Amino acid sequence: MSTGTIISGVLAPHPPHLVYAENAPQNEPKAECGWETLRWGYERCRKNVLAKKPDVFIVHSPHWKTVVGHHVLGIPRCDGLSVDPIFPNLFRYKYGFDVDLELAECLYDGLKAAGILTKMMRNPGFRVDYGTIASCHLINPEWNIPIVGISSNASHYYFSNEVGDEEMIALGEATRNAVEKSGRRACLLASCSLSHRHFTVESAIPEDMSQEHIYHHGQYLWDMRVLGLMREGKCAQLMAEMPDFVEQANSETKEGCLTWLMSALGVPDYPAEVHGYGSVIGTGNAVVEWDPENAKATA
Ligand code: 2X7
Ligand code: FE2
Repeated sequence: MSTGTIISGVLAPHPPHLVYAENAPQNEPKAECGWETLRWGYERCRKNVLAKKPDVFIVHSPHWKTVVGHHVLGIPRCDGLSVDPIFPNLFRYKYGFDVDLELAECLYDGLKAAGILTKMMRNPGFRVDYGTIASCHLINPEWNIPIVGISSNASHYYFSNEVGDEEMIALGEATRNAVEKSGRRACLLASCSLSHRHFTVESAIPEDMSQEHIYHHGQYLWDMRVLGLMREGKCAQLMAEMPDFVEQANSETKEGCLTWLMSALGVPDYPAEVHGYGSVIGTGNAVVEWDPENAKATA
């Protein structure tokens, strides 16, 4: 089998508002509009990613929370209804997709061999979380490419942000090894927001953009700092600052998604493309793409 590669990595935030505003046919609630800078950013990113013909999307989601070990979706097909527990008025989504079970098993075996606590999720009635669904929908609304899903086992962050990140670095390395072994062309999705302070009251019309803005300036400054480092190709510096970002901006990266992605990509030292930035109920979100093949070709 030829050596597999990670053909792209995407920071792919999952606010259900974006799927709602897209008026996805699978989603029951319907919107007038909303959050265009992010949705149009996804459109641009999607074009690039799909043009590279990935065999699989590997997604790490903060809303599939596991306390004991990392869990990997381990059933060949997932069908069901995903409802956001906080925003059931915006997200009631009928999903159906295939899992790349061979790659999932390969990842599971690799994690075990590396001494990382892991479990295959083999419950056929398992309900897939909205983080996985929203990111995967927004990057490929056709759902015609299989998925590998990884839970967020953030228990190591209870000890400290630094220890949590160490675990996610190991998870990222194991993911890269599994992709290489599998022969797949994989696109990785880190399903998370950046700064994560949010309003506690929803406006009467959720898509009323006159009510939407970042929670406060300090959160915005942190988001701009992080995006600046990504655009400059300074991801080692970003990793060094991640614990402070988590602490001071209450970042959703605390669930490990972004550290996992950085590690799997080998800590990029080439510029990322920021396709869009915007707030959703006050949280900071960006669609960001790393293209390792293009970086190599232009080096
Ligand atoms: O899960 C989320 C999120 N991370 C950010 C904003 C709004 C809703 O849900
Ligand atoms: Fe979230």
